[in-house]
Amino acid sequence: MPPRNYDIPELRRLDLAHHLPAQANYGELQKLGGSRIITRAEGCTIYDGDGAAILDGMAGLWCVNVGYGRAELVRAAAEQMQELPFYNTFFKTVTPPTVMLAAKLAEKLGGDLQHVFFNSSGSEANDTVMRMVRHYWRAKGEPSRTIFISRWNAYHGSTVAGASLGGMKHMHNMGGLPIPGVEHVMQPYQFNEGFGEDEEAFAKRAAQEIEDRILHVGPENVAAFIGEPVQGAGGVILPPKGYWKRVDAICKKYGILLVSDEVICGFGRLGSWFGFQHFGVTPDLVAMAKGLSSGYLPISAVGVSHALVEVLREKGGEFVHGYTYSGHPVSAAVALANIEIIEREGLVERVKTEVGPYFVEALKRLGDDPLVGEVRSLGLIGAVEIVAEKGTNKRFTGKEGKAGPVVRDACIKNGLMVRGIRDSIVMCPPLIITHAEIDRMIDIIARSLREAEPVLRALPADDAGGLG
Ligand code: PXG
Repeated sequence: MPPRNYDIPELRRLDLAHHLPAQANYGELQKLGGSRIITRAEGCTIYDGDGAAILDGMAGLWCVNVGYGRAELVRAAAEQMQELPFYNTFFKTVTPPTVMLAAKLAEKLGGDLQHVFFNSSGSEANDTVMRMVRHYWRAKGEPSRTIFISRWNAYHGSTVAGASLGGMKHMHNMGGLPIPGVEHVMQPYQFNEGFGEDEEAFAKRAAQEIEDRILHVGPENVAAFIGEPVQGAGGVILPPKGYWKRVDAICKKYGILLVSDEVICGFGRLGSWFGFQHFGVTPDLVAMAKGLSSGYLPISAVGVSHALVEVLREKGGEFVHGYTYSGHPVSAAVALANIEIIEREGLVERVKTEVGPYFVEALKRLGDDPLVGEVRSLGLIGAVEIVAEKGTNKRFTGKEGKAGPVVRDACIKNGLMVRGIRDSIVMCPPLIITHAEIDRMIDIIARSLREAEPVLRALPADDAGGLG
């Protein structure tokens, strides 16, 4: 199909006049003259309406794991749409792709995680987690277990439950959040919160805070601990060695459910099907989205342990929860075809043994830049920390949180899409990215850091620019 011709100035005008985009400062956007219009994509490259080709270092929004332009996924959607575009799962009905996807996910999750509940987004998956976990404890005869423990700077979505479980203070500050029953503890962000500390000691301290909080609120009141194996939107926070094993042990010690939010880490991102498998822990529930369909259609899922489902079956009665699009047949068909691609092309193994290690080495080339405080990565997710003083974790005084967006803007101008998160830039490219594309990514970041430095130094310390 030849690229369509759009009237870009007109689209931009209509966008500003009528569309309210996600997570935006509407006043600022108006002043900037609107959004970049992305018109098409192929492989790891997106194209905008002004003709720029941009290497997509973010896989869309942490999701296009198999890359753009997969005709197989288009076919899977079209065929399913033709045969049965929709049917619900509310009233003892189900569709074939939904069942097949549930079975496929049970196989990939392994162990006791043999059941799956479907939703359309990661946020909805975490809403399901919250409702199902509380329903479970009531059914089990321990109704006081309602509290969720989460981490500051975690991201679990944007719905009321998702944003409450998340630890983004700026989201809470919009009003009314978190809802009661969510406790936040420190994140295992060693570069910021344990700089220079022994890694093992830091892991112990970060995990201990969870146990201390459990004891503070009373183990009999705690329902679950939820965490991303690697915090994504928080800035690609790689936990210190031993952290997850400790967290797992603490949960088991107090009989607390462990929820792994795999919305970003799932489907090969860390070089394993799921992040919990990489860290060697056994969650009771697993939230998935994004890479489940590589973003081609909205779909999310919650993997649930058999032990939990047995209680629901015996004592739960009706689980009064679900969404119109739970188990949507077209989304499920696309997710199945997406998983088939990941399997057939060996993408999980590729990340683990081939392109992940290449990414680690490539990132090291940025290590000598005077602005770079740390580079870190696991599989195909990575971050570059930007500092004002080499060898420290000191940020630009009075401009904290601004460095990431400045470097990101330079990267985009130079043809690479990354996310700027406070004083870091993060990357999460499609799993099919080539070595040549990784090299290009690193070259663009290196050049952009050099271009950004004078801009950053010239930025007034009290500048009230956006953090996005
Ligand atoms: N959990 C995790 C770990 C996520 O990363 C969600 C849940 C929510 O998924 P939905 O599909 O409801 O968006 C996410 C989503 C960012 C950014 O700022 C990250 C996400 C979404 C939007 C922006 O990098 N992650």
